[in-house]
Amino acid sequence: MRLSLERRLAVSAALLALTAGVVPATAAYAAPVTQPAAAAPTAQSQQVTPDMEALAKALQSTLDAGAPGALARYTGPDGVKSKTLGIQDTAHGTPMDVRSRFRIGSVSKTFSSVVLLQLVNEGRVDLDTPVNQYLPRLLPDDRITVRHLLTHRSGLSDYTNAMFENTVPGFEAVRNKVFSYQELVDLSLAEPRTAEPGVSYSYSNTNFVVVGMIIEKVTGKPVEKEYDRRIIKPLKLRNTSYVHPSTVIRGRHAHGYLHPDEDGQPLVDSTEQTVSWAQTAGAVISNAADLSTFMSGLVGGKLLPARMLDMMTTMTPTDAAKTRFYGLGLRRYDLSCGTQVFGHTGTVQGFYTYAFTTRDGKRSLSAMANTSNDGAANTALGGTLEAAFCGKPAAPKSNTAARGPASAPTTAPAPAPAEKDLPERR
Ligand code: REX
Repeated sequence: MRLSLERRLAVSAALLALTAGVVPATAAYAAPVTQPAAAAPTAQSQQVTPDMEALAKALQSTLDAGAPGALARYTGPDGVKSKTLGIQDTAHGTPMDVRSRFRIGSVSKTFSSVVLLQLVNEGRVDLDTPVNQYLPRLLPDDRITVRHLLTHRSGLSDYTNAMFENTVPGFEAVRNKVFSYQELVDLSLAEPRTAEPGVSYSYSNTNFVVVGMIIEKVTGKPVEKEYDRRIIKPLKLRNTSYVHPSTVIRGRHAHGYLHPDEDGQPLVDSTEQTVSWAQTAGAVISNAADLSTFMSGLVGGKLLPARMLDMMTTMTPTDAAKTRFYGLGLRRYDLSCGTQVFGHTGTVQGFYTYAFTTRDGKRSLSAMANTSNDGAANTALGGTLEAAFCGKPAAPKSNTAARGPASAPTTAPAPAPAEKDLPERR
């Protein structure tokens, strides 16, 4: 098997990022370094408009790296701006459509986190209570709390690492499988834990599978009912659904194309699958407009009260450069222009997703490429964030407003930072 240089670089960068995240067990119980929630955006960040040329370039680089198609949809005070490139269905040659539905992967974690934090707000779950109090004897360690799950600090290993070691065979083995939550947790528990509870950040799908179990246990309802009642209906997200274990994406949708590990092999149409291997860690379907409505509605306070949002946006760094952070089921990226954006990334076979918004919820970006197992395409797609949020100075509204030294930055945005904290070996 021959990996391309790009792919190998992405793999080693990801391994470095992964190992960097694991702190030795001797540091047990060290309090996580917390960063205060972001301050209100500066006047400067509000004056910026997206650089649609840079955004188109980022999408083109995503295609150059092997994605059949890509889209980005920005919404802000100056309206909605979107760009699509390439193909959403290679069998029919259908061009990418910005309205299309797709699998959002781990952006689903933010949905699960919102439901859980609503339960916390209702006094039905406590963040610092051991998971085993809600799910007796589920975990082998009574010290693992609900907060450890939401912050990826439980030390529970990510069962998907072994599952997808060989990309296409790994995928085909689970494509139509229906797992119980318990089976997924058992896969994780069969592996050594990555650290003592609370010690270090280590991204693991297992955490959000257990979050799903807590939601179902406490509410007595299937999780899709709770997503529906608490998020999808109130925000009128008409293109968002959780259909596990149905394999179909209904309505207008992009097809997903999984990159095989071996160069020269054809892409695998991975659109239809149960996503049972991810469930509450990654099985939601949505589209670009709904993801923006969700993220900006969330940080804009439509789903959680300020106290819960403050908790959700209290972050710890996940990379050595301290430009990437994780809160409670929510990421923060600090962009080169100083703007902070909140949201999540997602990877599910055939789809890469970015869904981010500014802290005031006024500007948001959703971007998707219909491929995966292609680290270079994922990194290129991440470039849409810099293009959209750092952008270029807004055209002056009046002659007087344009004068003076305090206008928005005049330099071109720096290239998008590498996706250091994304496990791009996948
Ligand atoms: C599974 C492997 C990726 C994909 C995964 N996805 O764990 C979760 C997620 C749900 O979205 N996480 C990402 C497969 C990292 C996030 O938070 O952004 N990889 C692929 C392989 C590797 O098969 N051999 O790339 O399609």
